[in-house]
Parts: sequence; C-alpha cells; structure tokens
Amino acid sequence: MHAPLLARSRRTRRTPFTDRVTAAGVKAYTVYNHMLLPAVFRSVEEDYHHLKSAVQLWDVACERQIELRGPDAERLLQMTSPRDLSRMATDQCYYVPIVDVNGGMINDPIVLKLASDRFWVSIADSDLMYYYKGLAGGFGMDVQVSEPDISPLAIQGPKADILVERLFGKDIRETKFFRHKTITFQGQDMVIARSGWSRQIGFEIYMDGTRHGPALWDHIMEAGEDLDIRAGCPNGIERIEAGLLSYGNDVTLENTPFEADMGKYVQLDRVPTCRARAALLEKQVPDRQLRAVEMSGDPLPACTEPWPLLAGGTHAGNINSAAYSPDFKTNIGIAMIEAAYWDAGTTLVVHTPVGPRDVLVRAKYWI
Ligand code: THG
Repeated sequence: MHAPLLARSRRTRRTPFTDRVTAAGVKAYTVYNHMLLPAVFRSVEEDYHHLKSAVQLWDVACERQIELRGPDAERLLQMTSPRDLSRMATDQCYYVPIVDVNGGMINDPIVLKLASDRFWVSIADSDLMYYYKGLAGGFGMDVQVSEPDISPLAIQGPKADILVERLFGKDIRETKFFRHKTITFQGQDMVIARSGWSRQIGFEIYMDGTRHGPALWDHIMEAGEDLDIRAGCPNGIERIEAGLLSYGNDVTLENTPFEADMGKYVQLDRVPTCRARAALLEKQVPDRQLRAVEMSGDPLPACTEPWPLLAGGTHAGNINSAAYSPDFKTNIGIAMIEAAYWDAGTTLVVHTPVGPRDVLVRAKYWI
C-alpha cells in the first residue's frame, strides 16, 4: 500500500532547520503547533538505539515560545496554572500544568523565567497564545503576549554532556536539571537549559533560529562527528519508557492535572489567584489516572485512537500511547485507568486493531 503524503502549505510551518533535516534524510514528519516536527530518520527502532547510546541533534522548533512580558506577566501565568510560581528563580524552568477554569488541561509546557517580568512558555501542541491574549485583553492586564521567532534545538543522548562541554565549556555542562544559562554564538546571546523530552542527558538551546539556526546546526554537527552525532527527534518508544507525557495523546482538555498524575506540580493552598482553584479543590481525588501498562504478544502498531480496556465486560479505561520496547522486550503503553483497576498487578484486556491482548498495570515507568 502507498503511504499518503502530507500536502504542505504555509499553514504547516517549516522551521529554520528544515533544510538540514531534509539533507539528513528525514523519513516522516508529524505536525506540532502547526509546524513540521521530524518523527523518523532511519527507523523508530534504529533512532531509539542511537538515542540511548550516542548523541542526537533535534529540530524541536515546534516547541514554540509564548512570551509574556510586562508587570502583569507572572499574574497572568499564575491565573492559568495551579503550580506555585512565586518562588521561581530567574534561571529556572518549571514543568507546569496549564488549565481552564474547570481545571481541564489546556497544555503542559515548560516555563522559563527570564526576568521578574518576562517568561517564555514553551508550549505543547495546543494554541495557548490565544487563551493568554483573551485573558490579558478581557482583564485589561499590563502584559504583552507574543510568539517571538525563537526556535529550540535539543542535544539529547548519553554523550550530550561531552559535546556541550566541547562546544560551550565546563560551566554550561554543569548546568543543573531544569536550570538555564546564557551562551554566546556568533556574538549572539542564547539561552541553554538542561531539559528535553527524553530520559537521556539533554540540553535545549533557545535562539533566533532564522538568524543563527542553520549555522549553529552545522557547528554542533561538526563538533559531534567523532561522537557519532546524528539528526534525531523525540522518540515514541523512549518517551513511553520514560513516562514523558504527550499532550493530545495521553492528556486532553477532558483531564485534570490529578488525572494526568501531575499532582506534584499542583499547590492549591498557595495559588489563590489561579482561576481553576475552586474547581480543582473539588477534583483532588481523581476517579481515573495515568498508568504504565505492559501488553502481551507480538509488537503492536502505534496507537492512533484510544484502545478500550476491559475488566470482564466492564470499561476500565483506555490505552492512548503504545510501542514495542526493544530493550524491555515487551509492548509498553500509557493508559488512563479507572480507580477500581489502577493498582499495580491488575490484569485487564485491551482491544487493539490487531485483536485483544492481555494487559498488566505497572507501578512505574521503565526508565
Ligand atoms: N522542552 C521544551 N518545550 C516543550 C517540551 C520539551 N514543549 C512541549 C513539550 N515538551 C511539553 N511537555 C513536556 C512533558 C514532559 C517534560 C517536559 C515537557 C519533562 N518531564 C520530566 C518528567 O516528567 O520526568 C521532568 C519534570 C520535572 O521534574 O520538572 O521533562 O521537552 N523546551
């Protein structure tokens, strides 16, 4: 069967690195924040083994930055998040739930605090900027909401720290997890953070990609040649092993942060201005929650719609992400499971497009 192509137009935005990614032989794209996101280079399995053993350079320009700037920037952000932002330092990154007034998840970005009145909200795949524009306009707040031309590049893999020291020095290599520093390339300041959507060692560089992106890409690729650096991308197997959530797949507007197992990023007693506080106080004890699950049998196809989970004849939840893990030699997944069935060790049945499979609920993710 012939795989259909994705018809491109201006609406599906290219990135400053798209030419480099094409030259590196990208085999498949997905669309994220209306922008191209590479999904496969050699094969998902080959990319996976390479990510876990060497170092990769990722075009994650689709992690768009929503900049909130002005005296009301922090107030606007806190209105939409139940995570307490009041103690955040100007070199910190926070993974935060962003919610509507009912406590439904709108996004799960990384927030970078750049100054007391300036934040970048590094968004997952939903149009968060319009929500901020609506709130800022409706409440007459003193804050500018924009999407600057900032394009993150990620360096991920066990050899990422060797490469980063070589490129930017020991001080940058020693950046702590979820902290950021400033580097200079071609006379231009850029933000570099220890973060990224993998469980490997990783850094993310935020820059004016149109101006400096291609040159920085080439510079990093040359410096990493002897480390077997390759163009790569977020890997669907590794991220399930790691339990890294994907907004739109594992979590949607229908879910609260508690259902998304993001309760550790919620401090309702310290966020009186969060618009969802009252709703979330009522929903602190969820009746379903995300769990790691293992599925028996041959390698399963990717999950492109929820796969129903059954306990006897009763609905027990859905599997929303699945992959075969070469390292753990089993099918692995992330499921939203009803409270009666979410204890580790529970066995269920899932209905997949290739037939029913036995499912084991696990206590934790794999890596
Ligand atoms: N980096 C940047 N922006 C992003 C992502 C990223 N925007 C889109 C998407 N990824 C947002 N979603 C996530 C999901 C998980 C994590 C980061 C962004 C993550 N979680 C760790 C975990 O769950 O173990 C650590 C969280 C913590 O301890 O604070 O890293 O990847 N720039």
